[in-house]
Amino acid sequence: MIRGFLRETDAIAVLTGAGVSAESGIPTFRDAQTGLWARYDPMELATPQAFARDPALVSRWYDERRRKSADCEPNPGHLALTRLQEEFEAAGKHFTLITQNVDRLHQRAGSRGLLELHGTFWVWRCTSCGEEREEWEVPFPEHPPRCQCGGTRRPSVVWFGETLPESVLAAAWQAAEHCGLFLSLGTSSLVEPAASLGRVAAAAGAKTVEINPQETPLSPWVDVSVRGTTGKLLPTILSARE
Ligand code: BJW
Ligand code: ZN
Repeated sequence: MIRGFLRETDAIAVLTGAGVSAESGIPTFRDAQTGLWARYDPMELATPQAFARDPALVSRWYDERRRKSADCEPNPGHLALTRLQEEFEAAGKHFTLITQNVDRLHQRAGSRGLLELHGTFWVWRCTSCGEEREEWEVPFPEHPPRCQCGGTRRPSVVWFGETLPESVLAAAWQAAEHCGLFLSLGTSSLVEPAASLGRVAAAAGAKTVEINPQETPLSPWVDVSVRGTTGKLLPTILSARE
């Protein structure tokens, strides 16, 4: 059925979450933290309050995640999405990749023009002068890293209670409202406003598909909910079409 949806649509919107990077070896956001981080709750660390209270701790948490992600490679799920984008665009069709992931593995897999709803931990911003730049050094020599102006730098990610980049969210909303097919991949569909995109697409009449080993709050809303991993299923679904 998914192959039929893919053939019939000329506009596809894809929303990805941490599950898509799981098969690259990057733990999902809500996965139990290991080692030194086991006693911290990611839902609390990913807040402006945690950074205000203990910027060094939060900086070290992100640095550790940057280090892990630098050691990982895009998996067959990322690569299948890159191929799907190339195929759609070559045929003059619309393809929008919306990600909640901050690891940039989609870009490393060759995806282009994607919408990063929650920013990325490869860009850091000065909390004093606002200067923003890519930071590829891993690990940082000091925590938190400092700006030339003397200010403290923070990761350019969206924490709980912060607003998403307005133009990125507007573009994602527009893609969900106007697509013929919406794919929700590897996300728990718990975090708003990203979690609403699938329902927006369904309400606007799009076909909707979810791939996740677990049921999510989106599952009852979609046309097809497949229990499995994106690294295994995406290449299979896409190659079986050819
Ligand atoms: C696999 C797999 C495999 C495993 N293959 N799958 C409306 C109602 C209630 C609350 C709110 C609301 N609107 C806003 C809020 C508050 C809040 C919110 O949503 N809270 C909920 C928790 C209830 N939202 C916000 O604060 C947002 N801001 C906002 O809305 O501003 C306006 C506003 C503010 C305040 C009040 C009202 C309005 C900002 C949200 C920012 C989220 N940021 C984070 C951190 C980014 C930096 C970092 O990574 O550290 O983004 S939180 C975290 O969750 C991260 C993720 O991108 C995001 C989504 O998680 P994701 O990707 O779904 O990962 P997991 O771990 O949850 O799930 C992984 C899934 O993969 C699982 O389902 C597995 O089964 C699956 N899986 N292996 C496929 N191999
Ligand atoms: Zn500065």
